[in-house]
Amino acid sequence: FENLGSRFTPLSAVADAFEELSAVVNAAGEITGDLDLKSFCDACSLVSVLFGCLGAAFKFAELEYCSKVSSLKAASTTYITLNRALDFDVKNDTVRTAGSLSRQIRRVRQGIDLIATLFQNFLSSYDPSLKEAASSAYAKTCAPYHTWAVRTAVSAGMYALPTRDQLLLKLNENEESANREMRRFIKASAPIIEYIDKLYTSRNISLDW
Ligand code: 1PZ
Repeated sequence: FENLGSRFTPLSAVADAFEELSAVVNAAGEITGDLDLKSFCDACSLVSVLFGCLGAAFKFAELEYCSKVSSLKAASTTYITLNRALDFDVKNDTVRTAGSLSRQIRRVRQGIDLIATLFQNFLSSYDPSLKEAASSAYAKTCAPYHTWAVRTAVSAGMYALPTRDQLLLKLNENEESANREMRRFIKASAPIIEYIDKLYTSRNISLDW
């Protein structure tokens, strides 16, 4: 449990990847960059290491999330950037259509927001159970857009979450190192979330779905 200055852990890899992405969208100090779909998907796939810590109850969440990321990644050779993916769906009137690129990007963005919010909750309390932190993050970021059946399955799964200490152990972090890496992720993901939201709002697409 020695806290060396530069260690390689799953959480530090996720934080690094999101810092790189946020540097792209923050180009010139403003949220203006043109993010490519492949870099976005590569960073988002790293997040899947966290699923390994959640246990079997969230296997369906992992399958859901990973299938969307890999389908977006497959589309990245054709569409190149998030902007172009959105343009395609706007032109075809498929922005909200099940399985469309714009819908998958929106869902992956909600997943990233869920993690950032969970980390915020984790850092703001030392509750040995993760149930409150995870439930409130889910309620805020994803539940409003999920069906009743999914919300019910998620709330049942909350009883099977690891404890705070088990999570730290599985991530190979301690309180101090997790604090540092989670903060980096929270800070880096905010402009990415903002950037993705602007892709929709700048095209007069609402965010209530
Ligand atoms: C210790 C960490 C605890 C975190 C616990 C949070 C678990 C949340 C589980 C969410 C399950 C979602 C299952 C299926 C959802 C689908 O209905 C939707 C809509 O899909 P569509 O109809 O558009 O095709 N899919 C999504 O919203 C995709 C994203 C899923 C959420 C990813 C969670 C990522 C975070 C986990 C963190 C470790």
